Amino acid sequence: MIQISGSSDRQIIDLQQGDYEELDQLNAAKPYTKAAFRVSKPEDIGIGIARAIHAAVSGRPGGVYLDLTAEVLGAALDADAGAKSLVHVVDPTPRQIPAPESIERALDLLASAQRPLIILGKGAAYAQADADIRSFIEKTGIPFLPMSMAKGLLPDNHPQSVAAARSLVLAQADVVMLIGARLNWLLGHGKAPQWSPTASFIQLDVSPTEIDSNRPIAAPIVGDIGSAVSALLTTFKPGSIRPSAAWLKAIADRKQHNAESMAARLGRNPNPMDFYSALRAIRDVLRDKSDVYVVNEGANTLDFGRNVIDMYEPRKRLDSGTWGVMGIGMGYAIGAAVTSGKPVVAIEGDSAFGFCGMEIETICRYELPIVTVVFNNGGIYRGDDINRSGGADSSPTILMKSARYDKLIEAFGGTGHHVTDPQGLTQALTDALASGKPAIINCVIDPTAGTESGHLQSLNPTSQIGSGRK
Ligand code: TPW
Ligand code: MG
Repeated sequence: MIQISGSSDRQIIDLQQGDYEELDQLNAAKPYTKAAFRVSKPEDIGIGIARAIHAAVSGRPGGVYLDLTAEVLGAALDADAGAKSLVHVVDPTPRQIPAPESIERALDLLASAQRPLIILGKGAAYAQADADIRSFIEKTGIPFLPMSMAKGLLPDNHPQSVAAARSLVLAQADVVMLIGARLNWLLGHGKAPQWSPTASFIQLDVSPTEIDSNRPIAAPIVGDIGSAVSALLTTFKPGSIRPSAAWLKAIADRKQHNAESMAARLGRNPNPMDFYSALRAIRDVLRDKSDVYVVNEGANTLDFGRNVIDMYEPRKRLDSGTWGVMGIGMGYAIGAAVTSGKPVVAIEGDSAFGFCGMEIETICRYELPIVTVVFNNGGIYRGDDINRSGGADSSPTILMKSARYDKLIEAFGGTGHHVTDPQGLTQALTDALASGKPAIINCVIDPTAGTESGHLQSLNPTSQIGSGRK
């Protein structure tokens, strides 16, 4: 993403003489972007845009800021030089072929494995090398685990998916191949006890500095994922890599066991609805609509949503991602709808929705086919928390349970639905998708159903305010 902005008069900003909208935007943007540039001369607008595009899409993609001074803005509008200059940006991402010996080393390591595992990150999805990645996984028979935005790269119901046996495979794999996935907090930094301390890692990444970032990588493959997987496929000798029968059996047993517990949780029909019964309804509506994009943010809403809603096509799930950021939902939904023309279902925690909910106006103004389902559990994590510091105010994590998010969209001409049971949710979602028009479903969830931080409870500190009281 390239954010382009005009800046106030540089001479006034640099002397801090106080200008209208004075802000040193370039320097403000620098620490948070992959690159930030300023164009100060009208004739440089083309080169400025070219640099921004190359920075954004080459290597690991990232956000870029481009600052245009007042002089450039005025001139560029006349000359249309920026648009003309784009002609020069033909192929911004040349292939980065990995070293052949790194391919051999990785294949040798995989051949030595008893309990191999492949982790697919969103880098693997971005690479758009879907057929080769699937082919490598199927030809080697290695179990794979998709990170949340790699869901659908291979369909979630693929027999080699081990999403339902996640903790077992992380703890017991002896050789792990990371494809476009970082060993960050989402993967416990690759460390014990989540992982075996003796496991060996292979890492396919476009960025050389990613290697050894959290744990030594025995076999790095640095290059673009498409070229790397293609090289693996050509060099691989059929039959040379064989996950042990015991490994596949242990995984199958755990998957079966976990699938049964999941089915039991999804089968319940509590009143009020919990996350599972609401997500079951959404899952069933979406099951035969693989063209629909799924956007998902929140804490419980995100963690349960990721596990319950299966994806069947690549790059169709957009969520809080690497940094667990709230407020991305409506922007992602708008981006997905505009660029694809396809319908979007945004499954939003009520707190998450609050970070960006006003974008509902944009959605209505452009009549985008976006259905926003707000999981209204009356708060951040839960709606029944108490104020541990005393006083009459409610807990700071409480939001209004009685809020009618459905009414919000009616103010802009969209359709609101208010649902309190799975049948109502099924009907509302089906109708909203069929209409192809903007809608919000206010989905009432049991305020006691969630847990603090969703699935991330291990990161929660013990409350210091609460202890010592009572
Ligand atoms: C930009 C901290 C993590 S999750 C969350 C917050 C505020 C909201 C969870 O409540 P929600 O979901 O959405 O109602 P649920 O289903 O559990 O009730 N600011 C930013 N990013 C983050 N991650 C936070 C705050 C946070
Ligand atoms: Mg909530």
